[in-house]
Amino acid sequence: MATAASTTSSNSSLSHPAAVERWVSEVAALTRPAAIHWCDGSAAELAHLRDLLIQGGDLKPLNPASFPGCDLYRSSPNDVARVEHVTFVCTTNPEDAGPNNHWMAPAEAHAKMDALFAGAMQGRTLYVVPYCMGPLDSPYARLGVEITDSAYVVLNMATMTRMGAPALARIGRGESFVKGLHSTGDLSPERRFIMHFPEELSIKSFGSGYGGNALLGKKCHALRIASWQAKGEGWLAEHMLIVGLTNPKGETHYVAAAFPSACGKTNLAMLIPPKALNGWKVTTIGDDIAWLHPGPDGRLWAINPEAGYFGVVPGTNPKSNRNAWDMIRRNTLFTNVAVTASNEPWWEGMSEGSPALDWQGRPYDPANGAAAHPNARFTVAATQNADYDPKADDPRGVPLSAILFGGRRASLAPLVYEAESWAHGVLIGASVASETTAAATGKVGVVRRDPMAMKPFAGYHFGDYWQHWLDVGAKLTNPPRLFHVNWFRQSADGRYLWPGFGDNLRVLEWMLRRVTGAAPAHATPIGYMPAAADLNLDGVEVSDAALGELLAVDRAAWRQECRDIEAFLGEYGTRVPTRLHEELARVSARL
Ligand code: OXD
Ligand code: MN
Repeated sequence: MATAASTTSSNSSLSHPAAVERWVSEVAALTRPAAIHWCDGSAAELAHLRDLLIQGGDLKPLNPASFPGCDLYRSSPNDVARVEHVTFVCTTNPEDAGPNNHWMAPAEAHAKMDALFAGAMQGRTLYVVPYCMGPLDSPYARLGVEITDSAYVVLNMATMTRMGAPALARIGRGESFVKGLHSTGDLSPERRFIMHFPEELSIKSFGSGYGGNALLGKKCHALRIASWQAKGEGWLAEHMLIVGLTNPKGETHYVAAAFPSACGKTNLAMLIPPKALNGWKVTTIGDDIAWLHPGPDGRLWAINPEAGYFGVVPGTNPKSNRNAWDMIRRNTLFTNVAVTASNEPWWEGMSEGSPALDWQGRPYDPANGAAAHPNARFTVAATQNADYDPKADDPRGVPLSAILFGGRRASLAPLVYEAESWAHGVLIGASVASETTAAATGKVGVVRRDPMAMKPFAGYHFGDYWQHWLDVGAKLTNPPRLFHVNWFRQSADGRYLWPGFGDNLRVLEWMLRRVTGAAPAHATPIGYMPAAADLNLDGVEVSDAALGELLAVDRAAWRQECRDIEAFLGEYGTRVPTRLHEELARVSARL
């Protein structure tokens, strides 16, 4: 019974906003927890929750000498990624969710979820987790409250958001908040659903403890619900990193980039310049989500709503991402990595050590597959990044000079091309295709369209979403330039043609010279492109033949691509802006 639940909190004397109190009572009456804990986000509270998880055997402290403050969490083996097939957007009109989402009628979805939540927290503690997405003093930040029965989720939310008393105080001053209800349930995949109710600003998630399904501030709120809110309010909620690039003259430009999950957003956000570009400095604003607002100056301004990184661990090494490598050696929560005999975390691509136990805690045996799960994750505070940009906490955000779209494509898409106009760039973003990765359950390596890297995250019909992109662009007198990049181009025998990682700065450098009007480019049917001589290739190991492939447009293959894009847009029917069809017709005609 709700009345039997005791309220345990280090700050239970703090006043709770009536709207939150009412909702917590309703949820407690349904879920019947043994106790209720209002989270204040204090260090003492987090230490207590960590101890609780360690005592219960859910968290394993890692070697305290080499990985101080680091813990390992092993999830249920069937709960390791986002589950797009059971993720729903529940709008009154099914059309509003669009063919890009699974849809369920709100009343049916509530009934289904409430049946699952009934009594689900018996014997457990119900945590009330107030959080703020974005700097606490930012007018662009948005509030939320997640109710969860998982202390692991609370610890993650404390790192990934501004969690606790200050967020609750903002709600107390009358601001609206997103209601997110979460229970791990019995982790049965048959009883796992992630439901979004954008019209009610609410989320119900049951049966998973995995980040993208359970840390409701992240994909559920900051992308699916926020994209819906953003459409109504004239801004954009996007699956983008934000990075600061300072040239040797000391001029800083900010760039955002949309790549699908596990396609290198974190690495690009933390890029280390190659020797030939030694005078450059790269600083991180965010690695996964960007909220973009047209500013009074006609530019597009960006904030990172998150406060931490929930990054893919495998492949992280000093060459791929020096800053991530350094920052995850302390105060980091690892999920589903392997461990060495000396109780240090281990993962594929680590370049040192060897695994003793795999991600499931079994003695490592290559016959069982990878030692670390391919979607193993680190959760770490953004401030631990040595190159955290000081403007990351600026309430106004940062102005964008360029936006990149891209995917993981072995063929076709060149290294880089630039849109001719905002509308052409929206078409380029809408046609992004990429090979699927382990970040979501399902087959890996299948090419699918992932417009603006938002296929799993746009909370409404893609046709309306593309129109909204065009509308936002129309408000910008000084818009960022739009580009497409592909770091993953392969030769016929399967070798990567471009070194990637730090060397990607060579491409960014050309883009920024385009922004300031200093770089040459030639017009191609798909957009403006550099010649090899226009890129700084000093010290890079790429053959002339590889460069030829990377910077070529295969007209026959692109004609087929245009037909595929036409068919893809056709799937979205009459809500697709005519302007996109016109842009595509122009590209096709040129080909
Ligand atoms: C993520 C994802 O976790 O995109 O960021 O899946
Ligand atoms: Mn992501």
